[in-house]
Amino acid sequence: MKGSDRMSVINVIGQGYIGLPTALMLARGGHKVVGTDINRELIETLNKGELTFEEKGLDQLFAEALSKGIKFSTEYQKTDIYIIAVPTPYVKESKRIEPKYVISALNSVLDVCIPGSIIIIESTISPGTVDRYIRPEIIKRGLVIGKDVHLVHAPERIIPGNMIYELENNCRTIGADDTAIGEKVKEIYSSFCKAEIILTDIRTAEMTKVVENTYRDVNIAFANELAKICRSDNLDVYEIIRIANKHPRVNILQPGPGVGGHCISVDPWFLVGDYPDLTNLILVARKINDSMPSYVLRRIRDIMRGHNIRDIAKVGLYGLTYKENVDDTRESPTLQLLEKMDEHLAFGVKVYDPYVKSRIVEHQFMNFEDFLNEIEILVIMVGHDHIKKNMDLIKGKIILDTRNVCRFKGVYKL
Ligand code: SAJ
Repeated sequence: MKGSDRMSVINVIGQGYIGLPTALMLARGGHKVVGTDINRELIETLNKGELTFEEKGLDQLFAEALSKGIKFSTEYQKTDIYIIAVPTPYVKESKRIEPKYVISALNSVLDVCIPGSIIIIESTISPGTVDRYIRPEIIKRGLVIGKDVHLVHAPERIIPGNMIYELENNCRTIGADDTAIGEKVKEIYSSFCKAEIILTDIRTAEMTKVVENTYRDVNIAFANELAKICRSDNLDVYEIIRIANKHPRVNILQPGPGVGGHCISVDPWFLVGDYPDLTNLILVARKINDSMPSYVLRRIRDIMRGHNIRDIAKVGLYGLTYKENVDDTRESPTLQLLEKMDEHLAFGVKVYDPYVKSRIVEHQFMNFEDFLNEIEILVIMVGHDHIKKNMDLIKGKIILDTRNVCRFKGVYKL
């Protein structure tokens, strides 16, 4: 099936960080696309021609997709190809996946889809989710998988901040029960993806996705542990990593104030939750990364003591997003740090982030200079380009730079 030959609509369910760019790429690639989301406000915004989050190149891609006829609706479409890209959080207590959004999207698809439909799940799911939760929902309705509906898992791999480039250039995995269906889906994705597309089975695709993010989490934990070791011995961790990385087989990541975002800080828990007796390293890595906001808090306390500053309200946290140059604050280290501060009754710390345009925490400033005027200690939690361009403005402050972006002397590091 060439997307443009047989113009059945592709209905992309969930118009968030993954669903929207994917829908736009498919529309640009010549497919008829409808993006569906249960959030009416979000759909109205998209229908007004406005985007719901910032991402490099997204404006232009949106304009192109609109000109090619992409539509947005709260209604699930009656068609035969669905891509489900809804959130898959984890249950904090059990560390297991919360599949309710995927299940609900699946059921809404099953209500309207035509016989022989292909249902592609893009959302990250813990290994075994399709067998445990997805197949039973279909079977319950008396439908036959492989005849009435076909199941595919095509986990996304793109990185916020460089999504559009990566949609085109990252190798992808497609897990399908049936190779012919896998080939059809491969053809759909190759309308915008120029890289290799690997066909495999669903369980392998599920595990591979979670393994990729867990690998990164473990490697960041190694860098964070090194930062703690080096601090205890007054060594420069960044210089040590820089030199070590000159070795042809060493590639250490960067330490930071913690690991945020909706993927790397969540997916390893799926493995810990599902394989409690077999996960040691992965669990310890998670704990190390989760300990970083408290570690930063201790550094702040030490610096306050060293400068005889008693009032936490003199401290300002720069950056609320989970990483640089994105507007996504999910699981962000700064939010984790603020939670820790609340636990220690350390109220009044100031906050600023140029990417966060609405007030989401207390004492959040909307203007950088007003924020700087109120504080003595600046804690750089996120290395946005904005701060790199405004180094002159922060020079007089006592600075704790958790992202290694300041190049001048006298700056405290992790
Ligand atoms: N971080 C560090 N040190 C580093 C790299 C990252 O502290 O050296 C921190 C970041 O500041 C951030 C967190 O880790 O708080 C995660 O950021 P990230 O840039 O590593 O990754 P994400 O969460 O934006 O996207 C990841 C990517 N996965 C991998 O690189 C294996 C992306 O390809 C996935 O598509 C995405 O998760 C996802 O949706 O699963």
